[in-house]
Amino acid sequence: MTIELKLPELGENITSGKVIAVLVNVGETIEVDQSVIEVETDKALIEVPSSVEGTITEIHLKPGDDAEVGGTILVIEESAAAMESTLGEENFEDISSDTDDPADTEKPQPMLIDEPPPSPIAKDEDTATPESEPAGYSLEPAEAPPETPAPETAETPAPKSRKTPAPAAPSVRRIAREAGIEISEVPGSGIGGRISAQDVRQFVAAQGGAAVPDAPAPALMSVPVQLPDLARWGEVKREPMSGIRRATSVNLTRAWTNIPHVTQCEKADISELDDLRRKFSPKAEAAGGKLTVTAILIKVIASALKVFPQFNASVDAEAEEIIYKNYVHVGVAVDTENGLLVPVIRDADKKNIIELSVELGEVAERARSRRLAPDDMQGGSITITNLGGFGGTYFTPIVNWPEVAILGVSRARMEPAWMKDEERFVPRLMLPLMVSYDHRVIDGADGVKFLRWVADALEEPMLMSLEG
Ligand code: CAO
Repeated sequence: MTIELKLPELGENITSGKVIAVLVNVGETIEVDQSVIEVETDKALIEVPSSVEGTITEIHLKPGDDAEVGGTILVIEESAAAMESTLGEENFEDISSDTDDPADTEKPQPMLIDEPPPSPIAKDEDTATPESEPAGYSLEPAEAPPETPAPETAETPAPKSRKTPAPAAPSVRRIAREAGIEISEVPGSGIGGRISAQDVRQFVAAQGGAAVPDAPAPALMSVPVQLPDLARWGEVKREPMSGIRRATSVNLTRAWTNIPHVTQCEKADISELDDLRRKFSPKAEAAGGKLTVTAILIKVIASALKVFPQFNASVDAEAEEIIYKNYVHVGVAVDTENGLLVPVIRDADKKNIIELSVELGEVAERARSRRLAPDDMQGGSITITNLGGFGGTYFTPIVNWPEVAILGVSRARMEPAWMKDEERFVPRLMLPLMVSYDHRVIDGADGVKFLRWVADALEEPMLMSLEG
């Protein structure tokens, strides 16, 4: 028999969903409860399972389509074996007569991948009427060609009158099979009586059976990234990613997906430091450098790493170890025409600020003229990214893996600061600082202490000599 599989209701007031993936192909033989498409609504990503077994002859949807509730997903030629086995149910007669009331017809429900939608599908079976019954799965025979007489099955409520199988995913059926129990005996606690692995475990335990081992933790579901056709909304231009853009993309994706980030913010009063910077600028210039906020920060951060060694570390997740580094190499993010590069200044703790200002100018120039070797950009302890030259107030930098922390800097601005002793506001030059860190190895309290230490060192440069 030819059967149209239709999109069931997806939630309250939801009339359609976006098809994210089609999980089956024409010609494929599918079984009951096998997922056929993934549909995304505003609220959830939903896997829609088949309610019949058979061979797919047509698929009416493709990724990116808007699927209407009640619309045809695909057409299935139900297998003879499936029909036989369904018709051969020993309680077929009973079930058939029970289902004269359509409200009693069990219908498989869509499986939720992420978040449960508000569930109109869960209905009150006692009060449901054919009119109020949600569309759910409809197993309507496909329309017969006009020249042929209407097929018998179209006139009979055959598909509806059959006993539908217990609603459970194939993995849950397998758990039940392995535990030696009949899945249809297990009461389902899910929407529409859907049976979960937990239901099977509880049922087995209640029967005094051996404990069913837990399934391995499910892999995190990643939503397929499928670009819509952007040209539908206007002219577009495609160009290949440069090597730097690609490397940046890989590195940032790795860091963002592997490191549990926290970002904390602070402000440092650098009014006095700025006076000193201006005063000593000629000395740096004489040496061939430029005494900038970044050059000073490299020194401050190098000192801070001695006080807070957990910020000069890497995580070996596989070995479950933290690696502490006895060297202090500071990476500095440099904005170049070709993209972001992060050269590393070695042994920053052993160099004075003028030496650091000279070296910063050199590495920045080499980055901009593309003369950095790969090794010049590896082996850092921590990274500084100063966007203050361009403006901005705050931002949340991404840790430069395999490091565990990055210091972000925004534009210093004159702000009114409350002077407690004088009981008045006075203009001060305030520098916004942010530190993002790997929360696996750095606790929030350490993050605050670290950033406050950096701010104090900028406000009281003597601190570096005393503690750093
Ligand atoms: N607040 C206020 N002014 C700042 C500042 C800050 N935080 N940082 C820099 N400035 C000023 C400098 O004093 C300088 O002013 P003058 O020209 O009047 O002297 C001007 O901005 C330019 O500074 P600079 O870039 O020459 O010097 P630097 O040593 O501070 O910075 C470098 C060097 C390489 C860090 C910087 O040029 C750069 O590329 N920054 C961008 C980093 C970046 O893109 N990060 C993003 C990574 S995440 O996408």
